[in-house]
Amino acid sequence: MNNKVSRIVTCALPYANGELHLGHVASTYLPADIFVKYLKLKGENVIFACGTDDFGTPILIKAEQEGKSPQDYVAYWYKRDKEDFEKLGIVFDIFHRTSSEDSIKLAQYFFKVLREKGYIYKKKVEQYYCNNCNRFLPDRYVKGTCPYCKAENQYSDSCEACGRVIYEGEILEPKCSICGNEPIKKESEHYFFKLSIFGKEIKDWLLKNKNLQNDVKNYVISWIDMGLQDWDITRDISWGVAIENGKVLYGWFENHLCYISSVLKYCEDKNLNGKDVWNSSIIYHFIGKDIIYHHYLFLPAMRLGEGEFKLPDFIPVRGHLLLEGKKISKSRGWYISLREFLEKYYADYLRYYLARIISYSQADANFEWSSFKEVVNSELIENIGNFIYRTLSFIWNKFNGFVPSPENFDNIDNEFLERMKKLPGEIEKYSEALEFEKALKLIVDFSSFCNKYFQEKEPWKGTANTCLYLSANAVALMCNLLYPFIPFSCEKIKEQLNFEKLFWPDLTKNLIISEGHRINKPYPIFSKI
Ligand code: B3M
Ligand code: ZN
Repeated sequence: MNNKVSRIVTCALPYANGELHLGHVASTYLPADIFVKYLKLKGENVIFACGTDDFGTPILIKAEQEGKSPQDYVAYWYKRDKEDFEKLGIVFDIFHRTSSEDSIKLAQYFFKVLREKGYIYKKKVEQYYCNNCNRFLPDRYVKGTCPYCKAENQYSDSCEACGRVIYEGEILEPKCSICGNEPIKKESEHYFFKLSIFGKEIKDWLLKNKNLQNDVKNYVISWIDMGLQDWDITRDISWGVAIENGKVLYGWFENHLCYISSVLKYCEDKNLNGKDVWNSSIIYHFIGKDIIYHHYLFLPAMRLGEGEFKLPDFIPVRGHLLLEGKKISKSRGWYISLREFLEKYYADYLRYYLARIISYSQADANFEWSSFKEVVNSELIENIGNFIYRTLSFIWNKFNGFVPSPENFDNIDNEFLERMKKLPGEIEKYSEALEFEKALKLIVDFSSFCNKYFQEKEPWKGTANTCLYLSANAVALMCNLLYPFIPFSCEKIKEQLNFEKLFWPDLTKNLIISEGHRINKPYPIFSKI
């Protein structure tokens, strides 16, 4: 394996203020993890980075409500998130945090460089202030009506209904979100980032970059064409990256810099030059569609302005997960927590189902309990699981656990062989295109074919050698190809197959299993929901 890092994959950083739910998993973490597992199977050197987003008003509000220091509060969620990801088989190379010393330093460094280059200036602004609570009220401390789409009860920094970022002072009918009072305006001096001058450069980059999704691009270009406004990047609160005059950086100025700081940290620990690694890798930032604005405008503008770290090559955007047809909402209690789900169901069932229903697009997917049960039982268990178990137990019982030597190949054997040879390439094509749902569907179809093959060959009637030789290879093939989707199960299948390790198969030269290979005693790895 070549030691050079070839790709960097990041996921949106979960806010350290609440439990991960299925919506997060579906839009961001699972697709990224599938991709990384696929790349690693292929022997690529990938850095998979994520971390918690620790700063900002919402977190401070929650910590205050729970009577905890913000430090203790985010430390709790850091640990929780890390454990939950592990339970789902999401394996990051580094799980960092925006409040780590090095992340803070990098954010301060970006601020300094951008300021020296003239992209940041100071301006006196009128800000909401609550006379009742005696504090400035940035972002989520104020709720009101969206000035663009008129949706009510929106936080003052962004609208959940139309996806627009709302700037300071634009929200209609503002109310203090702590006490409900109407805030007054009070003067404060803030730092602004000249986002307005980056419109053209970002647009050129968007038009040139063929890896970005077209509909997302058009959406962002329409925002640029409407004109970008300079962006207030400081806040009068205590919990954030401190700069000067008691001010801290706005969360969206610093959080995405943790993509960079986590990679630099990872490289430092491995004695690699982090900046070189960053700039010579293909970079992917996996996100959900609600944070397009921040990743397609703020993030590139800041990198272009600072100048030392390249822009992402891909920013894969996926839609939301609906729950029984309705939008997930933590505040209304309409969500399923990842932890609770995994206490009841096997992680691979969730991975399998979500991977089947989410597509590489902004379209929303819908989690339904009845379809979860139906898809897992019929596809994963009756189709895939059944073929694997019937093949391995036949070899165990009828051939003492040794894969038989093939004899003559008839037409259907040859067709089977051809399909096997073609499959890895097809999966590769879809995986590179980030269309994992299509890749998985191909494996399901292949498994259906395998079952049909087995049924038609009727190995229990006598001539079983070729059938079991090919079937064992089909099991081995599926075990490797399915690993990115259902890693826990594939580890077990790997044990049953008596394999040392999994790898990306290339069947154009040889099949995976040769005659005489001894398997271990099989057992059914799934049980029906
Ligand atoms: N912490 C979570 C979200 O808005 C936010 C992502 C930051 S990514 C740099 O989905
Ligand atoms: Zn108040």
